[in-house]
Amino acid sequence: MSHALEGVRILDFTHVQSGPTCTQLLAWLGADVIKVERPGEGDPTRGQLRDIPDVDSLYFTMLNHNKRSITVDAKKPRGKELLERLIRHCDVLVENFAPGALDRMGLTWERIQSLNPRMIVASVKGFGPGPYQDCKVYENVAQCAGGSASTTGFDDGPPLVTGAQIGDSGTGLHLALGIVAALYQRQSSGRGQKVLAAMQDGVLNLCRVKLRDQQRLARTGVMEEYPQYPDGKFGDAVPRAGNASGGGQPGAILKCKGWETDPNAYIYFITQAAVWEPICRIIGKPEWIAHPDYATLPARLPRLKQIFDTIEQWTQTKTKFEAMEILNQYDIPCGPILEGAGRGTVAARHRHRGGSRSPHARQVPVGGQSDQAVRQPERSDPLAVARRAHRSDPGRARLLRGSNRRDARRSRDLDERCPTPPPCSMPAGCRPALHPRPRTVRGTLESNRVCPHGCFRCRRSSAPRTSSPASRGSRNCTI
Ligand code: CAO
Repeated sequence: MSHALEGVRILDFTHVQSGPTCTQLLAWLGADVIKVERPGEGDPTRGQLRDIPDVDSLYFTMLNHNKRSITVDAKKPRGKELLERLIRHCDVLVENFAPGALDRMGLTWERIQSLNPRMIVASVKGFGPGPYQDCKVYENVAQCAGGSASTTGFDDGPPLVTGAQIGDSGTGLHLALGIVAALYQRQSSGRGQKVLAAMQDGVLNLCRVKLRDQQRLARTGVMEEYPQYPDGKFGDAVPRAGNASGGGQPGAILKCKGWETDPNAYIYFITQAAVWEPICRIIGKPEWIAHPDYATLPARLPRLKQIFDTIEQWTQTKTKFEAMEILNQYDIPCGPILEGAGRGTVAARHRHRGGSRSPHARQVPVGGQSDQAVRQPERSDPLAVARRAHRSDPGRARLLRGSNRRDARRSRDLDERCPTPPPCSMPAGCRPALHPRPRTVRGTLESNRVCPHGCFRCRRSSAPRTSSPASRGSRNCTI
C-alpha cells in the first residue's frame, strides 16, 4: 500500500526538536523530507549529548531518521540560488528558526510565493502574535509560559516542568496536523498558505482540562476533586493538584510492595464509580459499599484522602504488577509506574530481544516505513537537481548522503530488527501489512509495541488469544 503523503516534498529547515518532530512525522507518512543544514555546523543536536564518540547523537538520529540532508549556506548567493530552486520543486517549507531569521535570509513569504504560489510555509515559534512574539523559546520555557508548570507539582512546592516534551514534540504534532490540513485545502484552492504553531499555544492546548478547571474555579470558588478540598484554600488560579486524577473519577499514585527501595514501586489507582463495589471488596472494606459516607461519589469526595490511604494499605501488600493483575480482573482502571528508561516503557523493547516479557505502554502504530533513507534519487528529484547544479562547485553544497547512511545504520542498531524472514528485507524493519495489527489482550498484562520506524517486531505471545475473525489465521504479534 502506498503511503498517505507519497509524492509530497518537504523542504525541512528545522533544527533541535520541535520542527524535526513535525517533519519526522511527515516522513513517516511517506513525504520526501530534504533537511537543509548550516555548513560546518549542521543541526546543533548532531553533536549534543553524544553517547558514542564521533557519531551523530541519538538525540539527532531519533528525530531525523528517514530524511535526506544537504548543507547550504542560505546567506551566500549560490546557496540562495540553490534554495530557490528547491522551493520551486517542493510543496512545504517547514522552519523553526528564531523569529525573523527566515526573512533575514531573504526568504520572505512574498518571495516564496512568487517562486511557488502552491508552497505551504509552516513555522514553529515560541509565541504567537503579541508582546513576546520575538522571543526565542526552548521546551521548558514553553511549559512555563503555556500554563503547564503552574499546575504541575504539589501545593506546597514550586511549579514543576514535566518530563514529557509537550512544548517541543507537542508543538511539532500540532504543526504536522496544520500542514496536512493545508495540503488538503490546497487541492481545492490551488494555493499555499502560512501555518504557524506557537509553542505556548501548543502547551496551552494540551493543558485544556486546567483551562476547564480555571473556569469552574472562577464560577464556584471550589473544586471538590482537588486535594485542597475540603480543608485547604482555593485562590484565584487553579492550584497544583499533585497526582489527583484531573477528571471526574478520583485517582492517586499509591505505594506498592517494595516502595522503600524502588522509587517506582507505585501504581496509579482510579476509584471509578462504576467499580466501587469490587474496590471495596478487594481492599477489605465491604461495609463501604452501602455506607452513606462512601456509597456515592459526592459522599466520597470529602473523604478521598482517607479512602486512598486505606486503598494504599492494600496496594502495599502487592507488587505493582500483582496489583494490576488483580485489579484488571474487575476492570478497575489502574496502571503501574513504569520507567521511561531502565526497566520501563522504552527499554522494554530492547529487553524483549532476549525474549523476556514485562508490561509496558502501548504505542500508536504509524503507517509509514523508513525506506527513504536508502532510496536512490530519481531524475526529477529536487535534491538530485540541486546536486547536478552544484556538481561543478561541490564545496558549496555538500550533500550529507553519507551521514544519512550512518544515521540509518545507527537507527538499525538501536531498533530491534524484525525477525521475519524475507520478503521482510527492509533495512529498518518490515512491512506492517505483512503482520496483523497489534492487539492488547484484555485481562492480561500483555501489550504491544511498534518500533518508531513503523517496523513491527513480532513475537509469539503466550498470552491468551481471542478468536476474532481478524486474528484467526494469522500470527498473534506481540512485542
Ligand atoms: N545558512 C545560513 N544561516 C543559517 C542557516 C543556513 N543553512 N541555518 C541557520 N542559519 C542562521 C539563521 O539565519 C540565524 O542567523 P541570524 O539570526 O543572523 O539571522 C542563525 O543561524 C541562528 O538561528 P536561530 O536564531 O534559529 O538559532 P539559535 O540557536 O540562536 O536559537 C532557538 C535556537 C531554538 C532558540 C530558536 O531557533 C527559536 O526560538 N526557534 C523557535 C522556537 C523553537 O522551535 N524552539 C524549540 C527548539 S527545541 O527545544
